[in-house]
Amino acid sequence: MASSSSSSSSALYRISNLQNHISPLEATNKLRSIVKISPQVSEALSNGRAVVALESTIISHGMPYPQNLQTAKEVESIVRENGAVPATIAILNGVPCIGLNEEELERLASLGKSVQKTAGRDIAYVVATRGNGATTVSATLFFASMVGIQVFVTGGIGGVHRHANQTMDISSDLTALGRTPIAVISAGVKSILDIPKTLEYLETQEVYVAAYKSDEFPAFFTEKSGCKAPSRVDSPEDCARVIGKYANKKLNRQAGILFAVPIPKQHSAAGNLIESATQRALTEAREQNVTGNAETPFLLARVNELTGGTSLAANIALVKNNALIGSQIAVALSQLT
Ligand code: PSU
Ligand code: MN
Repeated sequence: MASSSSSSSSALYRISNLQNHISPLEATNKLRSIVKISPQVSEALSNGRAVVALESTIISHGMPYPQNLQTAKEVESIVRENGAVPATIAILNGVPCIGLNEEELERLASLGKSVQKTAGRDIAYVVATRGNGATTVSATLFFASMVGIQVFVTGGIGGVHRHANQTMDISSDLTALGRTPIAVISAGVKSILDIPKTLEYLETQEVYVAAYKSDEFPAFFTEKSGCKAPSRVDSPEDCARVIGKYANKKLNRQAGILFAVPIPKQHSAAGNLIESATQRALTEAREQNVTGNAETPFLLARVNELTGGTSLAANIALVKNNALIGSQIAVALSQLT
């Protein structure tokens, strides 16, 4: 279970002081019995250093092995090189882990899609059955908030699906963001989703949405979606100030933040090719009756096949870019007085 080193124990005291209104000892024991926090993450949290949460469904279901492992490792390195501590979150043998070591990361990546895709609703089941679970954005938000992490980097979040008016398929990422005061850095949302409806839903959920150095909300593989971003930020410091205000006890906003970072220019060229592949994959999903939580992984894999790997390369590039900017935001936040 949780590390028993003294630095980890003081981290838990600090976290519990910040997060809960029960006694530190009670909170410490409660957290210890539920999650395992890596020594590095624990130490960083206890010293107020920058920490960046990372989800794990992108590793198990978002990319094939071994590119998934390679990317996960590189993303963690980028976070470290930029002065923050990475906290990849996953459930291993029923234990929610906040911060994975190399062996754990390899296990998760090589298990791939045999790991349960774990959204918020699935957490209790995976823990109860001592299963292995890769956390989506919604489940990752839950655990990150439990230990007081304020910045979370991913590739793309889930959203309102294109045929949601018939299926009601709306990712729980959006409702989780609506109630969790964490800043998520993503490249916007994919055009496998209905982007205008996703933005409307985020507004309903009171999520602050800003595009990074852009007026337009990005569409993952392309810098533009045709939708104006509700707000704009131009630096890590801009982002940190907004997060700081959210965390401010007087305002005490309990909703999340989405910073949408456009894909780097040199990788957006393939956008049109990927868009036509997306259209075809969507048609196939409907023909083959792929629905529910199987739809996103199906579409991601199919688009990658149809583009001969071009979409995977772009995906990797944008995740790394998000990790860079997310780390800068986390560092700027830790420096706010
Ligand atoms: N979009 C991507 N890549 C991903 C996902 C979404 O471009 O890997 C994953 C994320 O983990 C996200 C989840 O939280 O899919 C959303 O799944 P669903 O649509 O079933 O809620
Ligand atoms: Mn869904």
